[in-house]
Amino acid sequence: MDRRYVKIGALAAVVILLGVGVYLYAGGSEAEKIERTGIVLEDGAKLGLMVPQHTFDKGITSISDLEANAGDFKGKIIGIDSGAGIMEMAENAISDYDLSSFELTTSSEAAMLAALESALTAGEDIVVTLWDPHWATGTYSIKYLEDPKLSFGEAESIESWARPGLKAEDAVLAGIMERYTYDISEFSGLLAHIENSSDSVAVAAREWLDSNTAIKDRWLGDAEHQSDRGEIRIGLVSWACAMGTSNVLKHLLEYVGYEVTLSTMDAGVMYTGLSNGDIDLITTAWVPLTHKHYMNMYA
Ligand code: PBE
Repeated sequence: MDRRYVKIGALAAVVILLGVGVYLYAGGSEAEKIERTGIVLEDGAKLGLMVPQHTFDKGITSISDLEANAGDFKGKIIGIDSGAGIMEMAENAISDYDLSSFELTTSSEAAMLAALESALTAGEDIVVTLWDPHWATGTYSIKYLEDPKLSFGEAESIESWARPGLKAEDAVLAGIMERYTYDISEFSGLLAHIENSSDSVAVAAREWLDSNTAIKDRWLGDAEHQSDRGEIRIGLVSWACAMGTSNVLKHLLEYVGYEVTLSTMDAGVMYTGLSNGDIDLITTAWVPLTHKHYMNMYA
């Protein structure tokens, strides 16, 4: 082959490789980031390990008291779904407090609450992963164990997040999401209303929204009904708090003309789906610590 063509070919290859290098360096290969749309609850959330009042009263008041009394708990900390951030925190607590006689069981929020309720009824000891806001902490006679090593962090906030690009595409939606904030009594009131209702979560959430017109108006702001605003897919995990805020948001968005679907999934699937655009919105991002792992991956 003519040496001239070899040289031109080599030069072209170098130019292409440089171009690809610059593109990658500039972040072109990275997936786009998910975006925060609002603060659903500022600072009002917390997490920890909880025990019955009768367990607390016999002197087990701190996570550091667990190891010496492991037998009372059959060596088990009752957890929830494996994707929940609180599970990672509980594993950290096991190592932070040297709870080598304990294992963390994986189940679901519903199964954890059922185990808690039967231990309370039977007067037995149990230690569960639990958090606030949750209707259970106000209903059952239970206490948080002290957490001097802060394995469960300090005050958390709950945020809403959107798939990459959604905020820029839809200013009306971005405005509603920015206004979609609760104070702690509104949030707790919603969860209590849903728990005490004999209707489905969807129906109870709609009732709550329709009977709190001042809150509804605050969230709607200047957004008016317009038909055909498009479809919004909200992803959630079957945690009481996420079900409450997702169902209320569904009704709120339908009110101004969106078509809204709710999809319940595992926490990991929810964040992956948000980052690749399979879902549009979530209302259950717990920060700074609980969902740090997911935020580090996608935000
Ligand atoms: N929770 C409820 C979730 C966030 C909302 C505390 C169980 C979690 O641990 O990821």
